[in-house]
Amino acid sequence: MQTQKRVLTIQDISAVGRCSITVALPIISAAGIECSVLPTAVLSTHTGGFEGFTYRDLTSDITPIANHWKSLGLTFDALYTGYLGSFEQIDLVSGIFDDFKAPGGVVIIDPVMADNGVLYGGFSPDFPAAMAKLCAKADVILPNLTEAAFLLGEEYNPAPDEAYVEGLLKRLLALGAKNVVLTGVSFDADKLGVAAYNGGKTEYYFTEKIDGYYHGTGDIYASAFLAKFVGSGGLTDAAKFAADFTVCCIRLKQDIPGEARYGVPFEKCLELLTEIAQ
Ligand code: PXL
Repeated sequence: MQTQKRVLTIQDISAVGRCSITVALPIISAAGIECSVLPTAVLSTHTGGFEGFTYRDLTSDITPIANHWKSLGLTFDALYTGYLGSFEQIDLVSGIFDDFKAPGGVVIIDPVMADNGVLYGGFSPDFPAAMAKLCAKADVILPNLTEAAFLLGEEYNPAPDEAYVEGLLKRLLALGAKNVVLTGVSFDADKLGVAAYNGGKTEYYFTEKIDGYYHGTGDIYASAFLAKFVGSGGLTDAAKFAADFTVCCIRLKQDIPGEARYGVPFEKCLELLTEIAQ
């Protein structure tokens, strides 16, 4: 029996709407990995599809929490960030990477900020450049195609071909991360997939494309990726595992109008993660 891995995820708690910490914690835990959380904000719901949500910024709690952890001598085998709400949070998180990454530990950044060609509401146009700087510290970044374009300050390409994706991966790696897993790649109307790149060969993995937009699936993908990557897999294995896990969750969705904003029933697929647990 090997020593249990300890992960820290840094992102918001959206109380309703299955995303960020409310999916990361159960998914990582189901894989037998200890998951600590650093909540950056508490919202009544996420910001994608609900009106009038509340937002409690917890930025001023981050340093006192980190100072307490320092006094305990804590370090983490992986640090995983998702939605970060401000430039100040990006700066603080950068320091947390330096202070809490265990020897041999990894930093995984999902640069959550955009989808379908547009930046999420609330982010200023210069936010992606700050996120790009943070990405230089990552072992793996997990952008979707829109986030990739924003990170690079490029125009979003809604119809990418393989040559475009190959170029994009190289430019993303040049930001300084060691590996890139690009999500939302499609060269074929009924297939959707990911491209994993470590500076050598690009590995593609495609699954069936299920029509529609389902909130929180990016966070589900990133959490399952992290669980497999830290638990037992290499980059490509983790990229594939997370794609299959996400498809399992989307397949079980119910087609109720207006419900997509409540996310997908990942709870029913948690069993798949037990193969990682040792
Ligand atoms: O799922 C990404 C996400 C996380 N957290 C908050 C969000 C979003 C996407 O809209 O609004 C608060």
